[in-house]
Amino acid sequence: MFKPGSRLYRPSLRLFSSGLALAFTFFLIIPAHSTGSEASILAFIFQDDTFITCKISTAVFNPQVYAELHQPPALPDDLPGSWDVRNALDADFTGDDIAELALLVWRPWRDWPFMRWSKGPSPIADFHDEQGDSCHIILIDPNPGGKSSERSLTLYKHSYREIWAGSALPVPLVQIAAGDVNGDGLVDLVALEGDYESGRDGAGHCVSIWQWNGFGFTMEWRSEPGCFAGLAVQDVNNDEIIDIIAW
Ligand SMILES: [Ca+2]
Ligand SMILES: [Ca+2]
Repeated sequence: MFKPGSRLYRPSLRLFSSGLALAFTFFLIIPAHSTGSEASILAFIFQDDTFITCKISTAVFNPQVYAELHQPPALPDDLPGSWDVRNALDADFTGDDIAELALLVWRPWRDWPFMRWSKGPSPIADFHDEQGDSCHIILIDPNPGGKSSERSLTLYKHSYREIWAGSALPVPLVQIAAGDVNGDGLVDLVALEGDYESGRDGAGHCVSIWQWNGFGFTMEWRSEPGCFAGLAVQDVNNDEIIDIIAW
């Protein structure tokens, strides 16, 4: 454990990467604002009702090892061909104790259907990249005929059921992750926000946290601006609250 505003260098025995290997590491956590240098891996740790930002070493979190241990879930093979699924997460965002599949999708921009009766410009007209694709979060039930639904699979056109699909995002996302990062018992959607000019392969500019509200997602927190290529969730300080890591 460590206190905000303090530097702590201490050797510790810790379970490395989901308990698969026991490694003797130096547990190095330094508040990012006090380093005076550009941090390469940052952890956003929930403490005292807010998130503190720390620089961590690759001994505490190794992006390559994390990627090897966390393979994405399988996708239905009949998703629309126009969808570019950048990330898929298997998690219960809606709190009904049934995991859904959250997809980070870039797909051809479409206006809101009711805008055909509007004479004004569309509020979402600019929410697309130069290819004309907009960014969306879409929740699907990958097993609509299974125990997550009492309805027959034959009622569905596809092997999945769309639970919720968000509008074109004003600020597109380049990566998403899932975890209860504020310890309230509800799974949060953690996102790396980019921009439409840089597109889906561009850098992330900040980390944001979103909570399901019954109708969609509400933003709960956004980090200071930075430049990030990757995003993960893992408890790096062993306080049993999942932390956000960005690098
Ligand atoms: Ca939560
Ligand atoms: Ca933690």
